Amino acid sequence: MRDKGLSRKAVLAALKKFLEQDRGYADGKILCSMCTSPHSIARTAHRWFLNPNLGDAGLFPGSLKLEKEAVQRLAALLNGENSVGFIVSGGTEANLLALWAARNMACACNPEVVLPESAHFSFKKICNLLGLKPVYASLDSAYRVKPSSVEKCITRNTVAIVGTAGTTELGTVDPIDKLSAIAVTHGVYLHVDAAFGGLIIPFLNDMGYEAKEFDFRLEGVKSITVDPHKMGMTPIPAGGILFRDSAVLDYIKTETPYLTEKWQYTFAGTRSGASAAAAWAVFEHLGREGFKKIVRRCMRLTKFLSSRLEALGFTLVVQPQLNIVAFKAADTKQLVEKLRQHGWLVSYIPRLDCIRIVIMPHIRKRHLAAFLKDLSHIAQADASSLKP
Ligand code: 0PR
Repeated sequence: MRDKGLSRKAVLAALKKFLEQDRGYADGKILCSMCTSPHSIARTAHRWFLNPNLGDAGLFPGSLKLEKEAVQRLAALLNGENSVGFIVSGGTEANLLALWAARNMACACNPEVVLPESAHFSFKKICNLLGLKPVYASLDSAYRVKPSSVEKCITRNTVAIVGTAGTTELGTVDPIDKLSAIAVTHGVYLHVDAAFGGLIIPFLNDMGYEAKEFDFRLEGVKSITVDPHKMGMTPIPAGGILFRDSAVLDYIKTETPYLTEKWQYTFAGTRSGASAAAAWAVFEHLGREGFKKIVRRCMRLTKFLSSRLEALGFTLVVQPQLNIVAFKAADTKQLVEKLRQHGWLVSYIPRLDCIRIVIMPHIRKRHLAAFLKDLSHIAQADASSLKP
């Protein structure tokens, strides 16, 4: 650290230089992210609530109410009549809290968790932290977990089953109804990772898309991850964990001997009130109608992109269920690199040897038209290795 500090002006000028090195969402070239530019009301709410610490919530009762209300809004969306939960740092912490509760409830000596092969990599960290053995269930031809495989993976050591509603790589939705039935039959905890899909799927049915049930209407679902900092247009960090009811909380509580509240239930101690305030502000401002509009636009653009890719001769890995498009080329890795040289940032998924594009709210039709133009030029120039 410097002996003598710099002026505010000098510091801000230096900061700006760092900021300029970062990519922004505005030019629509980030096609690989599940985050987006926060909604303007979320930015304001975030600034207003920089002081509150939900880790010592007795000092900040207003922020605590905001967190409770934000959680209630999510619970209402996911049909959790008696749900409780928290606004946490993201999907990883939300999934961690769910499996922490499941493990502690079950008391197994050699605890195992059944995960779809498509589960997000956060579960690898969580298994490592919690001493859980991951047991992977296989997928069907549409990249959804096979219920029969899940059932075969269950042993007396199984403390939880996980299903994903909106997988990270392809946006597919596991058959949560079937997993719920299996969970009930075997008396096992079912956690649904809807970190991405939780703020999309509830709006799809009204728009003519087929969206299967994945929420607390299903008896076996004990917890759901749903992240405001993904499709909720809330600044990072803002994850969400909802439990079916408060009974679970006893299994993850820690006494806080000298704080204003007696118990803490999240992994993080000090937690910003800004995340809860920003999420609350977006929910209140957009309402279901506002979310529907955004989801409808993302889904229309998804259809636009996927049909144009097919027309160009590329192969889709699956027909998109949510706002994620995955496709293959003859040499997909090389295509990723060429697109990068044109400024386009897409994900390469090694497991499926495909390109993944996430149509987040910052993506406009003109961005996709420019992308498709560059893509067809690249493919024409190097037809032999890139055309599928
Ligand atoms: N569950 C699912 C289904 C996810 O897709 C993710 C993250 C998580 C859990 C973990 O959430 P956190 O990252 O909030 O802890 N999915 C994105 C991914 O891995 C996260 C992301 C977002 C990565 C933006 C890169 C990026 O630019 O792709």
